Amino acid sequence: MADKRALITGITGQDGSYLAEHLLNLGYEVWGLVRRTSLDPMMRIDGLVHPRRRIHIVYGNLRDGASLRSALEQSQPHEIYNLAAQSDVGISFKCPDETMEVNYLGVGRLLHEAMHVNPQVRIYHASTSEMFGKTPPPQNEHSPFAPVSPYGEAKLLAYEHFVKPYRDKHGLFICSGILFNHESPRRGEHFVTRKISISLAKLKLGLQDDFSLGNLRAVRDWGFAGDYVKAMHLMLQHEKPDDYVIATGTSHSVRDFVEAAARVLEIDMRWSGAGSEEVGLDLNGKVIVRIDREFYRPVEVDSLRGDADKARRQLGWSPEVSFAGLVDMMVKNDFERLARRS
Ligand code: NAP
Ligand code: G4F
Repeated sequence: MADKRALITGITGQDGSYLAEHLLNLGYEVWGLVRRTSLDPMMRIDGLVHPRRRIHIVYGNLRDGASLRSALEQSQPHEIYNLAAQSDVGISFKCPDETMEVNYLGVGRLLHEAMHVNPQVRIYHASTSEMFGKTPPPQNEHSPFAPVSPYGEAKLLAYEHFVKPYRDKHGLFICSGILFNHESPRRGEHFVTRKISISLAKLKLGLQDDFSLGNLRAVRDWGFAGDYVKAMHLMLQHEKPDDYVIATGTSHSVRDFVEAAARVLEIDMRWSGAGSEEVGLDLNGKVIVRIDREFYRPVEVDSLRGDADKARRQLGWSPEVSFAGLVDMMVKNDFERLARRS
């Protein structure tokens, strides 16, 4: 019997899968909250997490308080990692109600039930660098929040209306991880990095002619998800609950990511034109990247670069995978996977 039990919401997502592996390696008994979908959740989890390792599954949904109460009573966790969210910023403009329901009100439901079942439980809450919005980089724990998307707004409301009051007024041990973008070969396929790694791998294999992107100028601080889940765990081992920025401190544009991914696959490319007429061309002048307004956001977060000095000093955390290492890992993984299938 393991000494520590953890409940992870969002265990079928990118971070949930890496975190489950990390906690299992540390000897935790891991429980995962999954919502009912048309696909068997065990199929989704087995694809991501070492299948021989046992994860206890409880059904539940952040939209349903009773299901959260029952999941908490069943799993009796010492630590809760709340990763479940509608996590797609672009989609949050199209589905603001769903985004608010899960990312804002869902957090209130979970904390209310957690407080009731065990006020001593330690909780990690997934905040986000998207909350900084238009605040110029570098962003740290003292930078003002200025979200510009329903996603960023919902996450900020959850932090201000639930995370902080439950910590400051009710004494709940809850940490807010302000994580900057983190990616991996398990990243959802609609996020820009994975979209680029899959599209260029297909192009190299002759499975696709070209692909379209939105704003090439957007700048992000991209790290590796496997490094970032270690910070989540470290936060809950600290003597007091707090807020932490988790980031690499380096940033690149979407254009840089395309160029770096193309280099991994030895695709020589150049850009031509401007604005929505800009295209990426291969050496023969064939168009391989187009711009499509469909992938622009109504309002954009222009530039994110985090300063994780506090996490380095207080938690001893620092990232291990560089930007080049991350691009290499993602592109090679997609290329090899698709090559096996074709
Ligand atoms: P992800 O891959 O999109 O995973 C989201 C997870 O939430 C999935 O397991 C999903 O389950 C679950 N979920 C969605 N709605 C739910 C609901 N109503 N009830 C229960 N579960 C629900 O996201 P991620 O990249 O792992 O991110 C994890 C968390 O960190 C999210 O809260 C995200 O907002 C935050 N974050 C991510 C980043 C990043 O760069 N990755 C940066 C900052 C913050 P299904 O499988 O059923 O869809
Ligand atoms: O990969 P993205 O969709 O990630 P975004 O919007 O930064 O959000 C991610 O990181 C947040 C942390 O800051 C998380 F909280 C959130 O859950 C999520 O994990 O887009 C990155 C950038 C944006 O500026 C977007 O406009 O890439 C730009 N972009 C350009 N073309 C595109 C595309 N984004 C997507 N998804 N698809 C495109 O074709």
